[in-house]
Formats: sequence, C-alpha cells, structure tokens
Amino acid sequence: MATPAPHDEQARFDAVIAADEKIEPRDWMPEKYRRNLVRQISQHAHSEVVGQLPEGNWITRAPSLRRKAILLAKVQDEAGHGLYLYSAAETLGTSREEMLDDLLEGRAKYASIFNYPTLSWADVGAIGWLVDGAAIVNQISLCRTSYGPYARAMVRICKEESFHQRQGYEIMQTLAQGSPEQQAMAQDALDRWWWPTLMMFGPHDADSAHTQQSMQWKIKRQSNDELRQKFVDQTVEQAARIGLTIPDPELRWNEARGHYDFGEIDWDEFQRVLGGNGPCNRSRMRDRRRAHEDGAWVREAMLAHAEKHNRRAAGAAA
Ligand code: BYC
Repeated sequence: MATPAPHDEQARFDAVIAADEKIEPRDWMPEKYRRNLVRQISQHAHSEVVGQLPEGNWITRAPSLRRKAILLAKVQDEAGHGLYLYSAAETLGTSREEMLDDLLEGRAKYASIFNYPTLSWADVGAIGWLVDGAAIVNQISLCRTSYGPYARAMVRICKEESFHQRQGYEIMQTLAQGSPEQQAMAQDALDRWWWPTLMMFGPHDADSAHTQQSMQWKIKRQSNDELRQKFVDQTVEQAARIGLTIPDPELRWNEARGHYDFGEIDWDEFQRVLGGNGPCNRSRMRDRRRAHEDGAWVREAMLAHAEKHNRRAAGAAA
C-alpha cells in the first residue's frame, strides 16, 4: 500500500482528535505533539519517582506497624506509577536511558512539590491528603488525554491514588482528633503544604507556555486554573470536616461564581523552586543520583540475564 501523503496524515490526525478518539503509538502524529507528550509524560514519571523520597524518609519512623505497612505499599506504588509512565513515554520513541539522563543531569523538571521537606509524621498525612488529592484532580482529567498509552496509564494510576489520598486524610483525621500536640502538628503540616500544593497545577493559564496548544491537541483536557479551582473547592470542605483551618485569609465562598475565591500564590517562590533553589532541590537530586548508581548492578544483571536467555533461544532455534 502506498504511504499516504503528509496532508492526508495530518487530516487523519485532526479527525481523530476532533472525534475524541485516541492517537496510538504507530499512528502518524505531528512532531511537536510527540515532543510535547514526551516532555509532559517524562516529567510526570520523574515526579512519581522523586516523589518517593519525602515519604520514604518516614518509613523507618512510622508510628505503628500498620502505618509502616501502608506507607511502604504507597511508596512502592509510586515506583510502579513511574514505570507505567516511562513505558508510555517510550512508545513515543524516546528511550528510558535518555529520559533518566535528562533528569539526572538537571535538564528535565519534576513536580516542584517534592522539593519541600517532611518535618513531622503529619507531613506524610498532608502529602497523601493534599498532594495525592491534587494529583487525582489532575489525573482524572488526564484519563481523557488524546494519547492512548498515557490515558490508559492514568486510569490505573487514579485507582491507586484514591487509596493514597484516603490514607493521608485518615492520618490527618486521626491527628486532628488527638491530643492538643497532635492537633497542632496536623495544622502545622497543612500550613506548610497548602500553598506548595496549589503550585502543583502550574502557572496561571495566562502565563502557561504549553496550555493553549496542549488543550487544542486534547493532551490536556482542563487548564491549570480550572483544575486548581476544582481542588480548592473540594478540599475546603474536607478541612472543615476535621476541624483544620486552611492558611488563607482570602478564602471565601463566592455565591456568584459558585466557587471559593482564594489568595494569590507566591509565584516568586514557585520560580525559585523550579530554578533549583527550593528547600530540598539539591538533596533530592543527590539522593536520586545515588539510588540510580546503587541500582547499576541490578540493571547489569538484568541485561546479562536477557542476553543469556537470547543466546539459549538462538541455540535452540539453530
Ligand atoms: N512543578 O506551560 P505549563 C504524584 C513547568 S506525582 C514543576 O503550564 P504544562 C505523587 C512545566 O513543566 C504527580 N514544573 O506546563 C508522587 C513547564 O516547563 P517546561 C505529578 C512545573 O505541562 C509521589 C513550565 O513550568 N503530576 O502525584 O502545560 C508521592 C510551564 O508550565 C510545574 C504530573 O506531573 C510544577 N508544579 O502544565 C505522592 C501531572 N508546573 O517543561 C504524589 C502531569 C509547571 O516547558 N503534568 N511546570 O520546561 C501536567 O498535568 C502538566 O505538565 C502540568 C503543567 C499541569 C504540571
């Protein structure tokens, strides 16, 4: 069969997007669509993997065996999410080695939120409740993204994230109903994690470099500000239910809009963190590089095993 001319390919791509169907790995796609997806999916994968570090910090100090088992499982889930996402990005023709090099050499971003420290046990609750809560709002929307492998990875990840969110909320609820010291610890964690969580949704739509094009291609289905608003609206009520106060004096219900109004994010802080100067940027990258180096023997052993397997299979076929 003759290869269709490029304008036919473009027309088919446009028709698939317009019909809300999925683009699959073997389909023709504009080069900029492919590159934008690799950028977003690989950043998402890096976030899952680096995101293990702040919570991993508390595995040895979880307050009970039950809490430790749950936290271990959650941190392990994050590694799995990274794997699904790296695999989805690999279907676009970029190797995992290239993506990892970009992260380890500081060329690729990961979510700004993971550059903040986990100072108390309540921070583990706050991450589950707020950070996973924000991630779900974003990822439910991404379940309808136009690239098939990314959309399918999101469906599975969202199922696990909802468990993560509930375990975090349950930690906060327990602390908020506990002693005055425990209540203060829960409130302090909310005070420190609230604003960085709102930054997870990215810059305002007007300042977002990629939103307009990504929405046209249906890579993103809702904008940064729309998703941030959705998160605020659902979380205000959750905080009230456990007696915690969101640290924003401007937060109030706006009857006319049907949404909560909220204060302005400190965008200078956001830019500092993105520029590598957040509280933990350097230690996160140092720990990630060390983990990568420590894992070299596993990668070598897997390669050696695959080669042995291939040699045996070739011998059997000869
Ligand atoms: N942090 O044009 P924009 C988790 C960058 S992990 C860092 O709006 P876009 C979890 C952005 O990349 C879940 N960088 O970009 C794991 C771009 O830079 P480049 C993580 C940010 O892509 C463990 C520039 O700023 N979720 O749940 O249209 C334990 C301009 O931004 C951030 C995802 O990754 C940020 N917060 O929209 C617990 C979701 N915001 O690439 C939990 C997938 C913006 O041009 N990603 N930047 O150099 C997305 O949905 C979108 O990429 C974003 C940004 C909404 C994040």
